[in-house]
Amino acid sequence: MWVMSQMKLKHKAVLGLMVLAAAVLLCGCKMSPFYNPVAEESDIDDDEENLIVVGISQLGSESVWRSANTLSIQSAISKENGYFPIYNNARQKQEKQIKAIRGFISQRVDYIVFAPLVEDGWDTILQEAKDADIPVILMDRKISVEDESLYVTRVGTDARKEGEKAGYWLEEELARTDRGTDDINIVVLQGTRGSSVQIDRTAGFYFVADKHENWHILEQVDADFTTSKGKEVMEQMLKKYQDIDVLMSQNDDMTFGAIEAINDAGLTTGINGDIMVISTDAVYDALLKVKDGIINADIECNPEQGELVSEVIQKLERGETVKKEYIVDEKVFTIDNVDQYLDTRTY
Ligand code: GZL
Repeated sequence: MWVMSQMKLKHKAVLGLMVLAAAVLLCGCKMSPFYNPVAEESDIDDDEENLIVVGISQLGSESVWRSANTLSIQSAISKENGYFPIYNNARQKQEKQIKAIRGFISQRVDYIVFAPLVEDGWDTILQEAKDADIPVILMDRKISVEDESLYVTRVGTDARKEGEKAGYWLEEELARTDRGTDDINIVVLQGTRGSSVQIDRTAGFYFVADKHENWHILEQVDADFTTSKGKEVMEQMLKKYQDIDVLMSQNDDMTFGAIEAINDAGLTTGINGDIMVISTDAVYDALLKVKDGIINADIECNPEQGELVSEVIQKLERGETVKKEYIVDEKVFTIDNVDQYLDTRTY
């Protein structure tokens, strides 16, 4: 349980250290070109004394989804909302995330929020955060740790259910078009290998695919959630396999690249196309392709998790207990329902 008195005491220590650092730097040392004066006490408004200091480690900026997720957390964890955010973008490197978190610990932040690039490799750094009495909140993806008490909660999505939704949509669509017993050749574009999202979306889709012996997953290939990699890998798949019926892509950015490759090969996608496309994320530009019949179905993955993270922090500030996981709501978009949502989409 995290209580207010510890927060304020530690908080003053943090601000005091910042002031001390400023005093040391200002005592006669020549102005270094890298001199970055920390706020002096006089610069810290009285109301900043009460801000909740939050270290935020974002895994990267690899996709449209990620940009929306970053916007969401930065909008929620802001000075206007009573926070002092310290933000770091790890650019898809776990070691940079670990370094950033270690920096947050040395700065004695009040909370650490991080979106883990991959599932494994966090035990040591999160033990350091626990030893420093700093609560850790996961955003977006999951981690695999020996001791689940190393983080307070996760605010994110159910990637396994997203994978299953993709499988069940394909099952229904093939039955609806009298192809339920046809041989169906499938290529799967996977996101960052070792991320909980790649592991769980793959497991969810396979959970359904394994029920259909006439579904043949020709290959599942890593395309790292990016458009360029999605195009490159799909070009390879088109050269390798002549009769791909379905593309299952674990995010829209890879889908955009894959569709380019398919079209460059003289083939079409979507409704009445040569290759059916099931995508994931449901970002606005992908939903436009759903509306145009270029993508058959898009499984939503909601990046707007910042407000929920802030609500959890406020609960902890009030000494309330919080759940171990908060899952955001998600839909499946097809040409049958996309029109009613397009005008209200925010990412
Ligand atoms: C999903 C998130 C994934 C998105 C991708 O929870 O981690 O990472 O599906 C993003 O677009 O790159």
